[in-house]
Amino acid sequence: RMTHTVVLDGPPPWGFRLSGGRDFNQPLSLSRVTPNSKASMAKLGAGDLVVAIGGVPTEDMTHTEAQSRIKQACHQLSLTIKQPE
Ligand code: LEU
Repeated sequence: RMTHTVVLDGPPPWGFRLSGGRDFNQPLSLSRVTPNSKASMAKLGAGDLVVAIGGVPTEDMTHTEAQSRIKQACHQLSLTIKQPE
């Protein structure tokens, strides 16, 4: 499947929980999206794979590193997403 990039306008909360990361040997994904949140309005959903954060590939990111990159992006958050099959 193709990837697509969504840009969320801050401030947080964005309205999702992350799971996975290199330290878990799991791809980074959204494990929960809060109804009516910024993430939900942008059509993000549970199970979506997060392939890049701010244009930086998540492939080698630990869970904590990904989380801190998201926390740094307080004005705008760019997520590149691959939706599950
Ligand atoms: N739970 C946070 C939010 O929805 C994201 C987390 C990855 C820091 O803003």
